[in-house]
Amino acid sequence: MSPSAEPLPEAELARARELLAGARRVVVLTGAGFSAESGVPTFRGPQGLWRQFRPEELATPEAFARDPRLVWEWYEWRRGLVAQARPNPGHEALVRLEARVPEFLLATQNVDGLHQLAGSQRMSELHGSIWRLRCCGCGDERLDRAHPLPELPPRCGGCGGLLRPGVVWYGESLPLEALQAAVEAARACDLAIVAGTSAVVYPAAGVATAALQAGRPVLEINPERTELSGLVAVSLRARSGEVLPLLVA
Ligand code: BJW
Ligand code: ZN
Repeated sequence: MSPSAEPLPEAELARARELLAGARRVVVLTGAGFSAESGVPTFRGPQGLWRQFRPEELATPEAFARDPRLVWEWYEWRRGLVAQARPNPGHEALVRLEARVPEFLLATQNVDGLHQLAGSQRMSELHGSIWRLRCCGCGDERLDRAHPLPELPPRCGGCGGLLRPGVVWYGESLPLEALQAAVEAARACDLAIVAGTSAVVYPAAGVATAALQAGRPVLEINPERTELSGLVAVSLRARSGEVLPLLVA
């Protein structure tokens, strides 16, 4: 989890409330920090996964081709962490927001499935899901929440091929339709909320820049400054699980 945030900034909070009050078309982009308060580790920052592990050894197709077992051991460990995690008040606030906004889209970079578990519906997983397994042989895909998996690396029941985690690794394409829908929604929204992401990984971060380029108001929620902070309408230096319930009350 991130270090304790400062006392909530009242002026920014008031501006954020104003933006939300009038918004009928809302797009939300979330990242790993959104699940930090559920106990799921982020990637960057002092406690991040990338401080402990090298992405090129674990989160690329080349790494998987080289050593599928090693990659799977890492995903097994993360599946175990996520299996114990519950949605936090931030996830719940987005469900309430979705219920009251006519046009709503939640695009998440998170693979943990916590938004769905909370009840979000109009959403897309830009980086896939840690619960999805995809066959490298026949392309078959299935959801499997088993933990631990009976064998590592797991194999396809149909063709016997190697199964891989259904996530998007570095150098891989994102699901095109989901990405396009998010970028288009961002261009046409009254408010884009960007929460819990360092916004450095593209093209997902392009959802935020699309809103900015179209002149749409962007509300950032992050206890730390990011490259977006100086560009957005309101940057709330706060934890999403603390501040979103106040905004959507
Ligand atoms: C809180 C909080 C609280 C804390 N409340 N906030 C140059 C070199 C190499 C590659 C590239 C390059 N330039 C561009 C690229 C491409 C690359 C990229 O963007 N790299 C950059 C990092 C440089 N992108 C890709 O490769 C993408 N694909 C692509 O471009 O395809 C086109 C293509 C196709 C074919 C050939 C070539 C190109 C794919 C990117 C896939 C990213 N995958 C990962 C792993 C997913 C699977 C898994 O989980 O195992 O996705 S990497 C990792 O980063 C994960 C995340 O979704 C993603 C984003 O991170 P996120 O969510 O922002 O987390 P953090 O940790 O960075 O930030 C957390 C934030 O939360 C912090 O700011 C905290 O302060 C904050 N926080 N607590 C609110 N309580
Ligand atoms: Zn198969």
